[in-house]
Amino acid sequence: MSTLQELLKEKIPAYRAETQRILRDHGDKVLSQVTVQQAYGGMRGVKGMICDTSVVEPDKGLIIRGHPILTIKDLRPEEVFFLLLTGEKPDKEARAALQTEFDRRSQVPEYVWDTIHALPHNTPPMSMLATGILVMQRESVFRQWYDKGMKREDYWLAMLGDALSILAKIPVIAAGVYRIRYYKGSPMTWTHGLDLGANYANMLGLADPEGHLAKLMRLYLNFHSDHEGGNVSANTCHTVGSALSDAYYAVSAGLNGLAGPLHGLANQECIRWILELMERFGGVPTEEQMAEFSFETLRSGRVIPGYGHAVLRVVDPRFTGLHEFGEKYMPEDSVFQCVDRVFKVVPKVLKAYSKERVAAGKNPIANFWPNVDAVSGSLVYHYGLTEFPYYTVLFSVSRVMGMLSQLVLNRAIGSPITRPKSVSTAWIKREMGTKKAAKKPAKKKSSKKASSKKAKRKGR
Ligand code: AMX
Repeated sequence: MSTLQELLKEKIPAYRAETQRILRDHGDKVLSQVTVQQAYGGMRGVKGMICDTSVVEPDKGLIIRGHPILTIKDLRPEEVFFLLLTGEKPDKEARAALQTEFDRRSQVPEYVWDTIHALPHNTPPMSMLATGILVMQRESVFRQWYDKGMKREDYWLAMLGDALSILAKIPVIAAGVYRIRYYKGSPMTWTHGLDLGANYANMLGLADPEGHLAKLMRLYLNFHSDHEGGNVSANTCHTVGSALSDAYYAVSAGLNGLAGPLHGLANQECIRWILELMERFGGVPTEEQMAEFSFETLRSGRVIPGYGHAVLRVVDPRFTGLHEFGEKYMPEDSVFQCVDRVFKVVPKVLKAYSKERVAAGKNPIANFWPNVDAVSGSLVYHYGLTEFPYYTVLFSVSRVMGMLSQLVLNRAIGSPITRPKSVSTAWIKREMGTKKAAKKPAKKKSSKKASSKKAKRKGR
C-alpha cells in the first residue's frame, strides 16, 4: 500500500470532484431548518457542516469511517489516524512508514520546555499543553509555504506536514507537562519504534511492568480520537483553520474549548464524584447508599457526571469498551468496583428523577446511560495517575487526531472561511412579530409600499 501522503494524493482529486458534483447536483437542497430555540440553544441538531471522519449515531455511538468504534478498538492509535484521514486501515508497510514519520518528528524544541517551565507552577495542565502547542506555531510549514505563495491545491499537503509534527510531539509535551506540573522529574523522550499509546504511557514515567497502562492508553486514544465535526473542540479548530490559520493556531484553540467543564473536563468531575461517594460511606457503598447519594447530588441542583449525552441515547460503546478493560485488568480495584455499581444504580435514579423534573414542569433527562467519562478516570487512577486536573490532557492527546484529520481534509476540499449569519434580538422580535402580523388582513397600506419595505429589511 502507499504511504499516508501517497494515498491521500491519490484520493484527494476524487474527493474534490465528488464535493463539486454534490454541490452542482444538490447545492440548493435544504439540509436543516433552524428554529428560534436552536438559535438560542447552541445550534443543537442544526445540520450545517460536513465531516467525513466519523459520525455519532444516537443509538449506536461513534462510527469511524463506517466502523463502529468497538470493532476497531484493537487498532493502534496511528492506524486510527490513518483511517480517519483516508477511510482505509494501513497495511504493514504504510504503518511502518507512518511510524518513521513520527520517530523523525517527535523531537520537541527546547524553547517549548523553557516556555512551560516559565509558567507559574500552579498553571493548569491544559493551559500548559495549549501553550506548548501554540508556541511552536513558528515551526508551521503551512505558514511558511503560504508566505511563499503556496497554491491552493497544496494547502492540504502543508497541513498534513504540520499535522504529523503536532501528533508526534503532543504525547511528548503532554507527558512532559505531567512530569513538570506534578514534580515527577524532567520530561522524557520518545522511543523510536514504539506506537503513540505505548510511547505516551512510557513518557508519563508511571510503573507499568506488564504493559497494561500502554494497552489502556492505546484504547483510550482510540476511543477519544474523534466525535464528528460539531463538538466544541472540533468545531473551534475547524473555524480557526477556515481562516487559513495554521494547525498550531487551530489545534491550540480547539484544546482551549476541550478544557471546558461541559466538554473535556467532565472526566475529572466523574472521578471526583466517585471518590466523594466512597469517602462518605467508607468504601464501595451498597446500592441503597448509592441511590441516596445520587438523589442528594441531583436535588442539590448538580448533575451526575458521566451520565447523559447531547447526542447518544444508549450506553456509550466507549464506556462498554473501557468497562470491559476494567473487568479484565482490575476487577478487585475498589474504585472500579464503585464505578461498576454506579452503572447498575444511576440509570434507575435518573429515570425516577426525570419524572420528578417533569412533574415540576422541567425538561426530562433525555439519556440515563453512561458516557465514556463515567469510567475512563477510574482506569488511569488504578495505574497511579491520580492527579485529576491532568485528565483532560489525556483526552487532548487523543482528540487532536480528529481535529487534525478534519483540518487536512477541509483544506483538501477547499472549505471556505466559516461565517454563519447571526441575528439580533431586535431582528428576532421584529421577524417573529411580522409573521404573526401577516396572518391579520393588512390595513389600508398599498401592497406595493409594504413589499418594498420588506425587501429593504431583507437586504440588510
Ligand atoms: N444529571 C443531572 N441532570 C442531567 C443529567 C445528569 N447526568 N443529564 C442531563 N441532565 C439534565 C440537563 O442538565 C437538562 O437540565 P435543564 O433542562 O434544567 O438544563 C435536562 O436534563 C435535559 O438535558 P438533556 O437533553 O438530557 O441533555 P443535554 O443535551 O442538555 O446535556 C450533557 C448533555 C452531557 C451536558 C448532560 O447530560 C450532562 O450534564 N451530563 C453530565 C456531565 C457529563 O457527563 N458530561 C460529559 C459529556 C461527554 C463529553 O463531552 N465528554
